[in-house]
Amino acid sequence: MSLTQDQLRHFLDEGYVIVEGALTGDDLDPVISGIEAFVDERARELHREGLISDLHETESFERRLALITRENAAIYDDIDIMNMRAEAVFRFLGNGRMLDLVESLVGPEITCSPIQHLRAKLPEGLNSLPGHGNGGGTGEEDALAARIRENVAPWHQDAQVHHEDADPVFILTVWLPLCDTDEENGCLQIIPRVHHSRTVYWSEGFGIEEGRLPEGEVLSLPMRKGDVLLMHKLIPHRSIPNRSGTIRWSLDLRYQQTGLPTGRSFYPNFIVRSRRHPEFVLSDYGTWNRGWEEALKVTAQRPPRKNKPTEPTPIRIYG
Ligand SMILES: O=C(O)CCC(=O)C(=O)O
Repeated sequence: MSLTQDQLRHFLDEGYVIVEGALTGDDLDPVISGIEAFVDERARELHREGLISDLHETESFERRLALITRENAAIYDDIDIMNMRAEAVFRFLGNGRMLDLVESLVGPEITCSPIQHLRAKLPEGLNSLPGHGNGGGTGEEDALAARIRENVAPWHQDAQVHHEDADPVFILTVWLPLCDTDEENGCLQIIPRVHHSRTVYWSEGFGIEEGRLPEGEVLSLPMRKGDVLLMHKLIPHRSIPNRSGTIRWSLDLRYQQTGLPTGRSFYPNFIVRSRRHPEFVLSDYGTWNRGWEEALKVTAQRPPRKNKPTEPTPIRIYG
C-alpha cells in the first residue's frame, strides 16, 4: 500500500513517518531464516576448527549470535548485508510492500542504494550474560566491549554518510526492526522537523556532538517487528545502548530516484522498481552477489568523504 495522505503529510512536516504493521511474517521470516542459516553454517565451521566451544544451537535468533560472539566475533564481523550477501536479504531489498511505501516519496523509478546495513546490536552486558564462554577479563573482553560500543550509533544525519556527489539527492532512509525494539534494547531516537532548516550539522566531519545538536525535542521511536520507519536524510538520529539480554536486529536501507548519484559510486546500486523500464529491474541474485564481491576486492575500506565540513552546511536537495 502507498502512504496515506496523513502519512505523507507527517513525513513532510516531521521528517519521518512510522508505518505500523507494514510488513508481515511473509516478508520478514525469510530474511530471518536466511540470517539464521548463515549463522548456523558459520558456527559449525568455527566449531569444527575449534574456534568456538559451543554451537548454542537451541538458542533463539535474538540470543544465539550474541553468545557465539562472546567467544569469537568472526560471524558478527561478517553479518552486514554486503559481507553476508544472503539471497533472502537481496530478495527483501526488492520487497513489493516496502517499495510501495518508498514509491510514495521517491517516485516510480527506484534504485536501491549501496548504503544499507543489517545490524545485530549486541547487548551492552554481553560479558555478564549467563552461559558458556566469555572474554574472561582479558584483552578479548576489552575488544568485545569496544565492538559493543561501536554498535551504538552516535547522533548523525544520513546526509553525512555519503560522498559530495549525492549532497543534492533525496535519499530516503528505510529503517526496520527484525524484533520488537524499545528504549531497553536500543531503539532509535530522532530530532524531528530538523529537515526544514536544510542544513547538515557537521561536527569534526561526521556525527553531531551533543553541544552542537540543533534544538528540538528528542523522540524515542519504539517499534514492533513489521513496522517501517521512513526518514529524511537531514533528520538527526542515533541509537541508544542495548540494555537487554538479547540482540536488537534491524535493517537500515536507502532508496532514491534512479539515475542520480548514490554518494558511494564505488559500491553497487541497482534498480529495484521501474514503471518505465521494468526490464531493468535486477532480479538476478548472482549479479548482485558478484557485484559486491568485485567491488569489495577493489575497495575493501570505504574511502572517506574529501570535503568534510566542520561547520553546519546549508544544503539544497532536489526531488
Ligand atoms: O540501527 C541503528 O542502531 C543505527 C541506525 C542508523 O544510524 C542509521 O540507519 O543511519
